[in-house]
Amino acid sequence: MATTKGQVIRCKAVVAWEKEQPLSIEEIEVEAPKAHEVRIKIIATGVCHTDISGWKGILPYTRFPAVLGHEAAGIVESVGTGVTFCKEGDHVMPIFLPQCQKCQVCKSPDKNICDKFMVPPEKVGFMSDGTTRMTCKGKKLHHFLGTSTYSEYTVVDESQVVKINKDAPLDKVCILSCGVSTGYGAPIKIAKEKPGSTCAVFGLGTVGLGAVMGCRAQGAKRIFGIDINNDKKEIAKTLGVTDFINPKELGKPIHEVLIAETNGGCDSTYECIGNPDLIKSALYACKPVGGQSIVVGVPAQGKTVTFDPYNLLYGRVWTGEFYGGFKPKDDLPGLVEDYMKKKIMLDEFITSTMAIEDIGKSIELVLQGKATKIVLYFKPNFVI
Ligand code: CXF
Ligand code: ZN
Repeated sequence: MATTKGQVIRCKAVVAWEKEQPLSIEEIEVEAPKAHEVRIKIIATGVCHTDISGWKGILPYTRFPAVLGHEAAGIVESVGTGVTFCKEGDHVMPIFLPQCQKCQVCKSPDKNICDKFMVPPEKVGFMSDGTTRMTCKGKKLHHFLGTSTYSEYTVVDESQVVKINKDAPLDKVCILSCGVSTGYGAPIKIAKEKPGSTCAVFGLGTVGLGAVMGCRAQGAKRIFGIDINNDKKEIAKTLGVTDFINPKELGKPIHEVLIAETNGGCDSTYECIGNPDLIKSALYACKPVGGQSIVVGVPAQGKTVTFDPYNLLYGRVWTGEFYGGFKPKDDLPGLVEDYMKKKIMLDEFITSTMAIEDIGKSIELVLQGKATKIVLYFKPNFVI
C-alpha cells in the first residue's frame, strides 16, 4: 500500500458538532503528526461513560466541535520527529492519562496524575502547541482527552501512547485503556486491599466490575456488589461478587444495610458511579476506625458532597483516583500480559461489538443500562 506518512489522511470519524446534538459520521482530514506525536490507526474503541458525559458537556474536558472517544487500541501509522519508543506498525494504546516521565509525579513511584494531565481550561481540546490535527468541512475539530479515538486515524502526544504486545487482541485489550483498569487498580494500587477483607462496590458498570475483579485479586473474602439493575447479578458473581444487593429492594439506606451485615462497616468501599449521594453512602459504609472509601466514579462538574466531618475523625480514609492509580506506560503493558495469561478477564465485560456507525445506538444502550461494555470497530471483524 502507498505510504501515507507525512500526508493528510482523509478518513471516517464520529463528529460531535455541538453538545448533546446527534453525533454524525463524517469524512475528516487528519494531519501528519508533529514532533513528539504519533498518528494511530484505530482498530477498536470502547464506549465509556466519560465519552457520553463529554458529549453532554457536563465534564470540564470538551470543546466543540470534537471527536470523542478515549478507550482504544490500534497500530502506529507514522511518528513525528523525536519519537523513539515506537515506530510504524507497532501496536499501541492511546490513553487519556499522560505519563511524560519527566515531571515530579512521573518520577515518584506511587503517584500517577502526570503534570501534563492538568490542562488549564483555555487549552482543553488542543494539542500541546495550541492547535488541532483534525478538520471537517473547513472547520477545526477539537481533540477529546488528547485521544479522540472515534476516528479511523488520530494524532496523540507521545506521552499518551503505550506500546503493547503485538499478539494481544486489540478488540479486547482496548478496554484496558480506561474503564476496566480504572476499577481494577482501585483495590490494588489505592486501597491495597488485604487478603480476607470485606469490600463493597457501588455501581456494577465496567469500572465497578473492574473494582470487583481487583478486590478478588487481592484476596478479599466478602465482596458486596451494589446495583439497581438485577441483570448485573450474573456477571457480578462471575467476576467475584459474593453478595449482590439491589438498593431498590431495601427498606433502608444501603450504608445501614452494609454496616449491619458487616458488624460495623466494610474495610473498603468503592463508589464507581460518580453520584454524590452514593459517594457519601460509601464513606459511611466503611468502618469508622481505619476503613477506607475510594471515589472512582466521576461526578458531573460542579456537584458537591456534604457530610458530617465526625465521619472522618476516628480515622476513615477518603480518597479517589483516575486510571486505577496505574502509570500508563509502566503498568498497562503488564495488564495486557495479565489478560493474555488469563490472570484478568476482559471478554466477560464486552456485551457487544458494533460498527462505528452505531455509535448513537451504543450510547442509548449504555444509558439504558442494557450494556456493560460496547466495543466499536471501523472494519468488520476488527480487520487490521
Ligand atoms: C475519565 C475521568 C475524567 C477525566 C478523564 C478520564 N475517566 C474515565 O473515563
Ligand atoms: Zn473512560
